[in-house]
Amino acid sequence: MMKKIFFLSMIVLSLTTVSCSSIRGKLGSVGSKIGSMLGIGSKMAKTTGGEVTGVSGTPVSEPTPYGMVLVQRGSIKVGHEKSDSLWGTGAPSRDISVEAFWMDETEVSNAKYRQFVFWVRDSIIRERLADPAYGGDETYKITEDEYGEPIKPYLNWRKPIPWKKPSEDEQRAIESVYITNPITGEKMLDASQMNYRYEIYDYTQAALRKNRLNPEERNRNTDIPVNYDAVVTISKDTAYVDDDGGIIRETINRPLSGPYDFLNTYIVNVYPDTTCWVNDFPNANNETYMQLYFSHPNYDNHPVVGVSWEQANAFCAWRTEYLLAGMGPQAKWIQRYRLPSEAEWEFAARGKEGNRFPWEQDDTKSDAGCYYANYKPDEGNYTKDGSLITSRCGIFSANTNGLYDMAGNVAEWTSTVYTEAGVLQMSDINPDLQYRAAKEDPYSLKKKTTRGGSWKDPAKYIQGATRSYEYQNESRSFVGFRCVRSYAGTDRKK
Ligand SMILES: [Ca+2]
Ligand SMILES: [Ca+2]
Repeated sequence: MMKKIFFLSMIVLSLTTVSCSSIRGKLGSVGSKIGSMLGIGSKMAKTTGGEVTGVSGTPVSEPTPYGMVLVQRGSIKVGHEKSDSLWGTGAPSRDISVEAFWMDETEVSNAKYRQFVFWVRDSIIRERLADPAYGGDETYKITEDEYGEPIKPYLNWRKPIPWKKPSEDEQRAIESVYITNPITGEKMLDASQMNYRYEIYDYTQAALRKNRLNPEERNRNTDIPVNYDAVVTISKDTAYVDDDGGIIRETINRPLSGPYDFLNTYIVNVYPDTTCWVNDFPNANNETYMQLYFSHPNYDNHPVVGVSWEQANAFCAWRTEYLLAGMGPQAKWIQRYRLPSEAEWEFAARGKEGNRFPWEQDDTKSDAGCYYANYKPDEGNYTKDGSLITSRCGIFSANTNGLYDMAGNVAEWTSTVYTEAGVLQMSDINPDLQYRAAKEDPYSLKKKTTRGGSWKDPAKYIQGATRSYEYQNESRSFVGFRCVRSYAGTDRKK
């Protein structure tokens, strides 16, 4: 027995001398040596039985999502580490680590966001085509299974909308989502109808011990008697459309009664606020942007703007729904699209090198005078980098993670609540701070962090660690977003 202990300690000693990268291989062979020495092995387990050898699943490799890159997990010192007189940005910094995630290579473009708006439009039209008030063609909405049994109704996306030769009823259903501008006579999409409804199950709240249905599970301290009469109050978001077509959003506080208490429902009008161009810049003639930016094909590949944090979240939910609708059984491993947390965003922008900008140099242009990003050089010389407002997504070089426009172009929504201390006050593993603000909450509780600065900001504000915020229902001509998706795996090489 002494011999065995001596042998094992020798192994540990020898391990301390090998390099980190080879530990895994060494351990593997050491493990099997010990295994054979002690008579343990899969063969032995089979014949002797009784040994725990583990139940393995079949490895599933997640295909790269369209337009996304994998940001490998890693650590970064968040915040402005260097204090210097040029930037005046010295502030506390902190080491944090984040798990790997997929991230959109570029900001979400007008074209991609328009796909969302058109999907919402088409879902409304399909709903109406199936409605008896518009002829009631039941093939647009499936309400029973192949055996004639009633099922949860869903829209039939396989049947095309008869855009070209509609019947009279179909024509009315299609026309119902358009309005005619009373001044110009132009037929246009009725933006006020473009409402998207989605549900999000709050796994984190449901997992918290204090929220358990069984009072005995709420506290593990056996010194504290279980209070079977304790009422756990749950806050749940819900929404409905009133008789006038208005969206009513409510946060219900009620005693916990079941799993549905963690299901939050949202209805969001998804049409971008095109008037942001005028409202953001008093005493400027931005009427053309208001009329063309979201609709004109020339802006297709520019980042969408005028979308609130609430609309960006709705886009993420729709993108998930759209993806899962086209997937098979592997869908159960797919994590939902979401906004990046503030920490993920900074890690992705600055890379493992923790650069000040998404590029290596501390300057925003090369020695030859070529700019690295779209922002506001000097004091109001917007066009010096080639663009007056936004530029097409991805025209400057990507950072080492393969991500474009992580500085400038449009600032980007994150999932994280804006607080003064930000990431410094959160966990150091996958830090995030989320808050579902109720409608009646003070406006100051509705701040969400934005990152990266934009086409209207000077160089100081497009640094990777610079933080800013907007209110979650505010829509700006200089704020857009990109999505992320948690990576369903543990290690993957590029
Ligand atoms: Ca510019
Ligand atoms: Ca950006």
